[in-house]
Amino acid sequence: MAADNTITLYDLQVSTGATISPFVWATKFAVTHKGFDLDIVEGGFTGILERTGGKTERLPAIVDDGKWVLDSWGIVEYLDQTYPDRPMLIPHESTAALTKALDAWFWGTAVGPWMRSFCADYRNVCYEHDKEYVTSTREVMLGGKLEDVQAGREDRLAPISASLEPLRMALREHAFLGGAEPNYADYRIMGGFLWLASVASTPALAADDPLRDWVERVRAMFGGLGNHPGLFEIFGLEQREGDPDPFNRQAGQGGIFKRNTGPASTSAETKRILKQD
Ligand SMILES: N[C@@H](CCC(=O)N[C@@H](CS)C(=O)NCC(=O)O)C(=O)O
Repeated sequence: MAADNTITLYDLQVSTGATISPFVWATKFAVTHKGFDLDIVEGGFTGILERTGGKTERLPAIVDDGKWVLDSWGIVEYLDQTYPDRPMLIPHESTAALTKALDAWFWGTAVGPWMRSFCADYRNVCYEHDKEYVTSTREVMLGGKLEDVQAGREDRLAPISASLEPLRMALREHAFLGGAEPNYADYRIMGGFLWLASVASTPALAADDPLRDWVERVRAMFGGLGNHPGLFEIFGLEQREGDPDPFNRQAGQGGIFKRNTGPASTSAETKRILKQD
């Protein structure tokens, strides 16, 4: 049992003091969701292995009463297995499967493309002593000079935002991805938004984006865990002439979002597709 109800978490931060890693963000929410206080070990990218006494090169890592647990997903499994009497992060195996699918989609659709749009910002906001390491490693990961990869992002931000429609559709009908209460799915996806907020020097989402309500509600949880003063504003993307809409203004049409309550609910569509108008 965590001594003093506190779990130690090794953080990964930038020069503003904000956490950068989406994995660490999700883990901060996960530990807090279980009702524990966080004891944060601060630090940036270089020296993780030394800081953790040789335990890991990647963060997050937690220490619970002397027990080291690595990996964001491993930490969630550990927390639910060790503390089943506290609020569950993954209340059912289906949450694990759906969260993994959602996370993979979100990384491909948004986090990856945002990384390519903010990679020089990402390096610039790091601690001075991390910049060389972050530049050289991220240039290998992204296959080019960070400024070159980031160039032209103005043309990419609205389409990236538009591709988040599945999240908007789900959150139009549910308070959280977890339903009436948040669970690890919310924290996992929120990790990506908070990573964006830790690096992005310009907004990536429209001020009136329907996702804003959910983002702000989750950020405000646990005494404003997601509202670190070092974070940048992610809402406020200006729509330039010729830009696509950053989100669909015609709420939820078709598929499972259009409830069939009998012919009265479908007859207009039937007439239209049978060209009987
Ligand atoms: N599978 C790991 C991935 C963790 C990971 O890749 N963390 C990155 C930060 S986002 C890291 O520690 N990077 C250190 C480095 O780049 O040297 C997890 O879920 O915890």
